[in-house]
Amino acid sequence: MRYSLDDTIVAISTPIGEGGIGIVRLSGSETVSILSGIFVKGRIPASGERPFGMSPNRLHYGHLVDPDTGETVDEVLASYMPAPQTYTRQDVGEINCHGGVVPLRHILEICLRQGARLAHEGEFTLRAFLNGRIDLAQAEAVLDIVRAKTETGLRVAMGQLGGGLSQHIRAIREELIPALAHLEASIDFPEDEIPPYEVGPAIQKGRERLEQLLSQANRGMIYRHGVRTAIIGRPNVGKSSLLNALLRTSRAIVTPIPGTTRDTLEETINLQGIPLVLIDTAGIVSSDDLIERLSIERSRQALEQADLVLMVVDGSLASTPADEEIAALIGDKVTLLVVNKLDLPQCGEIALLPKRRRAHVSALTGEGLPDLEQALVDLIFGGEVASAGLPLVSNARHEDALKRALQSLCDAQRAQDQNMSEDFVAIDLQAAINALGEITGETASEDLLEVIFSSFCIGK
Ligand SMILES: Nc1nc2c(ncn2[C@@H]2O[C@H](COP(=O)(O)OP(=O)(O)OP(=O)(O)O)[C@@H](O)[C@H]2O)c(=O)[nH]1
Ligand SMILES: [Mg+2]
Repeated sequence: MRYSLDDTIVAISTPIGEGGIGIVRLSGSETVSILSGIFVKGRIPASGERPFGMSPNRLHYGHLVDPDTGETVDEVLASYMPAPQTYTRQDVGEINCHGGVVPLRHILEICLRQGARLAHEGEFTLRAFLNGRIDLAQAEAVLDIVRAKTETGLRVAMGQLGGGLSQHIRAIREELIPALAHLEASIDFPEDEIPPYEVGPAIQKGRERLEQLLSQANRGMIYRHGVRTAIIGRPNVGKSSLLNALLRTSRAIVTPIPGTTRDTLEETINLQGIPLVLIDTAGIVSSDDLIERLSIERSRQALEQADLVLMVVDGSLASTPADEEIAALIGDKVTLLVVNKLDLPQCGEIALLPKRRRAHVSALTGEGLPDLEQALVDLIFGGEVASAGLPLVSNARHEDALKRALQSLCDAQRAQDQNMSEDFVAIDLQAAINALGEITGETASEDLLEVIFSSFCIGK
């Protein structure tokens, strides 16, 4: 590991910018000695004065002093939390200062001068993991909490931090381990009288439980990452009006002139807990105008990258070949056909995208919007029902490991069914156990830890 647990690390743990307060956090064995060299309780100290006397787990009022110059840097609240009942299981210190860039940087720099090292990304949480306070899935949940986009996303992440997913994975793993142990014993000591043990049921049960967990992965991933939704259609059908209606604010420019929207525009809404990233696009038409051509190219890109498409048509006008062309561009993407301008006399049946779901709305009056929103939720979950009590898998890394574990169990089952040597079954079982261990961190490599923690911010 390129990070040593022995260093005392320090970082600014609050975002950089102007804020009410800012926090500098320390973790490691030198925490007390660093704090005692720079924090003076109570009133502004006389020069050279350094009484400490900080009782643990209390917030103390005082001043932060630069020990090299004797200068009082800021008025602060400081705390010292002794190991092991801390975030990192090491001694932790926190200095709450005024939340400006200058005092924060100055205090950080003083701590560095006193022997602390600047923390790497996620290093506090990494220490919590390496010291066994949380497992890897729980550590990842910390990042998900910081980044949660909706309350539902937060609830999923909190469940994971609480160990909901980890317990589930461990339970599956712990049922496979004795099966493997028996297999290995009978392979290694064929002459000995090993009591007969059927590994089949353990494998079968593990398979079922993994399948159950995986059936919830799509839902978990949606709550965590959201759904990119492109609003596509020809000019003037009301795409920007629809964006505004869904956002319930006048975000995009709307005019009666076709070709109003030139650049794509992204906004996120919370749709029943799903972070829905709406992308308004320029109307698609064939054009010789350079700006229009560039705009339309962006619309096509937005369409390509979208998970879901809202194809908007004007219900008061007959559909045109341009609509047909757009429908063809959409291809087999999950699409809701939005027949807009319901407040105007409707032109009749629309033959576009015959097999897709459709919603009739007026972006102008708001009529039909609740039905459209419900249709979107239905499309996103594709008829899947949430099963209560099961933790939601919301991380692609976890999903991948679960899939590999499942594949290995299927292989083990096949090897058994075909009466292959027990060695084959054992190898597959071991692979399944290892894959599950990657999720909670029992079998995670250093490279994997590096990848995971480098996506954290410094100070977390
Ligand atoms: N009556 C009625 N008019 C609407 C409705 N939705 C949009 N409009 C009008 O249609 C015109 C075009 O609306 P926009 O939202 O700018 O359409 P757009 O699809 O974004 O157009 P481009 O950006 O040019 O591609 C505006 O005059 C809107 O007021 C609706 O539901 N009913
Ligand atoms: Mg527009």
